[in-house]
Amino acid sequence: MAESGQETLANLLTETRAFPPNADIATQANVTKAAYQEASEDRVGFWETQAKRLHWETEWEQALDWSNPPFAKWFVGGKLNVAYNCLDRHVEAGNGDRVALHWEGEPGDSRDVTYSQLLTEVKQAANTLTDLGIEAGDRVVIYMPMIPEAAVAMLACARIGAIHSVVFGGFSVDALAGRIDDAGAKLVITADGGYRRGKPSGLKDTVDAAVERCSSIEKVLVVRRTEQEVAWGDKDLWWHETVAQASAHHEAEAFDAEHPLFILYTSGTTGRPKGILHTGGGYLTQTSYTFHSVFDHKADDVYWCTADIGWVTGHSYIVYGPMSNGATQVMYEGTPDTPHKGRFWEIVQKHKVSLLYTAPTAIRTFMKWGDDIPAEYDLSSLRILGSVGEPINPEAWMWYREHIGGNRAPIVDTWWQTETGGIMISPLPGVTATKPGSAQTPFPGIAVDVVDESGKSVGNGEGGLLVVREPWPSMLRTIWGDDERYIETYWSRFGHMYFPGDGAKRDEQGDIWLLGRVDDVMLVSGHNISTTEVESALVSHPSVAEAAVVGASDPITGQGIVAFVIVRGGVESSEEHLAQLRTHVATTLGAIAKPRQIMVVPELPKTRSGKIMRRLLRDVAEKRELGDVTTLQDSAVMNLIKDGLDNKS
Ligand code: 6R9
Repeated sequence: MAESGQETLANLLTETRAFPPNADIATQANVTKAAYQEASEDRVGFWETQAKRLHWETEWEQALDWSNPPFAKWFVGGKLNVAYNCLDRHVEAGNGDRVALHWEGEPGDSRDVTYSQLLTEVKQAANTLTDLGIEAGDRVVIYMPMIPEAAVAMLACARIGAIHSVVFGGFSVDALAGRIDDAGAKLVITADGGYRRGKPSGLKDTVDAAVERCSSIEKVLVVRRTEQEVAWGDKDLWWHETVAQASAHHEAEAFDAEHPLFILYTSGTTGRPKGILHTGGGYLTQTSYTFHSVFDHKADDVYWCTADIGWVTGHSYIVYGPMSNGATQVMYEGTPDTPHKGRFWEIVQKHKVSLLYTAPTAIRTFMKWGDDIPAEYDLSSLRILGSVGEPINPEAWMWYREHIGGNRAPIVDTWWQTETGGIMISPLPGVTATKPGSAQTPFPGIAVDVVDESGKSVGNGEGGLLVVREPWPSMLRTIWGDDERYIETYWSRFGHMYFPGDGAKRDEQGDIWLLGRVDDVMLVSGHNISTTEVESALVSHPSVAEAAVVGASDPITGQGIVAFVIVRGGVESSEEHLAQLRTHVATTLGAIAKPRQIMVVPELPKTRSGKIMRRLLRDVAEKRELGDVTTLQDSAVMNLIKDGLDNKS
């Protein structure tokens, strides 16, 4: 990031398209413009109103205790059970037969699970965990494929007050062991394996290797999914021999609003992973209410979030947000191209999905595969489309709107983080005139701002750093076991404001545009330039499907812009084509943003949640040894890129 005193982000990209809210949605929207007014008059009171959408065993005495910043307490003195709010109360209200999960396995098997069935299984799992000696406050690591039991395991922990820590079912032995150790977990819940790309892939073997190193683990509970061979030791128990046999009677006990709910590790670019800690009351309030309003969720909607449960999006917008609203949703085990590239659209058609939540990386992949694939399916059930995980390039946004949303369904581009727990910036589908590529508006009751290096708000048309000025209900409470690191990482830059690490700008109407991580910002001839804007300019060229841009050290300009692009199907690149792309960026954004070099690559390095790892591309551009590659989704990608470049030069 630029040192203080340097100018803030240049504001290069201009976008003038806007789409007013669709009248069908606007007239019946769960949340209207009044929410902004209400929240601005009494921010904390507004969140109290939303907290009342939940069932509390004991009401809180104080809505917010901010007497010891940056350690917030919300709904002090209140008691609730998170799992009760996600399951029992829907069954008690007579909605037990409603489908909670339309589950689709990758090989083509499928299963519907109703709210009553889910509740029964969660009660049985809760009894099993208690039998295994798990008590409130104990840590349980969950390392599972995308099967209903993953949600059951999380909710069973929540029900008995145990703290779950879900680890992506694709992380290595090292990553898993490191997280088990840091959390001091007593139990791992896993499966024999899961299906990925058409074949079973083992999970239990990775757990075995990790548990060998982790002395805190007492038991390993194993769901049978693929029926592949697994080694069996004296710590191992089968789910179907324990949970399935356990009593289905279980009374949920209420826990303090600030009782920990989960730890989720963010990989981070440097250092040890950070164990982000969330607590029950505030987290459930915000995830529940944001789901209700951003997705305008109604009882007859069918919702599908394509994230993995091991990512925060899976926590907040597969399990806690939707289930606390009694939503019916699709859960899919596998990859979008198995057994064919129309799999997602086939699922949308089959279940008449009305609310879809996915990531820019997926959208850009679908663009690359071609418009003809979604065109073969009936997508007319789709009512609202969500995006999360990275800034969405305006062209990808337009493609999503046209080819998936039939130019009818509004797009909600939702900005948030593992640390924020729930959505913080997003259009509201019945209120906001949406703009391609912008997350636009702080959610009601969320005090987001864009500031300069000194912490002063920037004006319209200016760029700077994103901050949150006031505590919010689903904010992280600390980094597990490391309060100092919590303060240092998020609160030391400005002292009294939360700094998420993202750059942003305000456009002429005051709408917010996210410009990527500040660590990725490029400094070219004294100007801070956002990678996002240059990438979006490249993607706006009809030959480009995806782009990643980095600043590589340059003797003259400080940093020079180096771009890696994936071309759309059928495009042949040439020297002339690359020259055209460089000119296209210069005409779209200005000469300052013209890339020094553009390279065509077959793939881009991404994390498992689909974010581009520009750090590794910077290593390539500066011809260095590659840094840590353990969080890469596919480790062969970097070899593909390097080999391709070596052959050319
Ligand atoms: C939910 C999630 C957080 C980082 C965040 C930002 C990026 C997420 C975004 C977005 C622009 C959006 N990010 N959503 N950037 N527009 N709509 O992704 O959490 O994995 O912790 O990542 O992702 O850079 O700081 P997490």
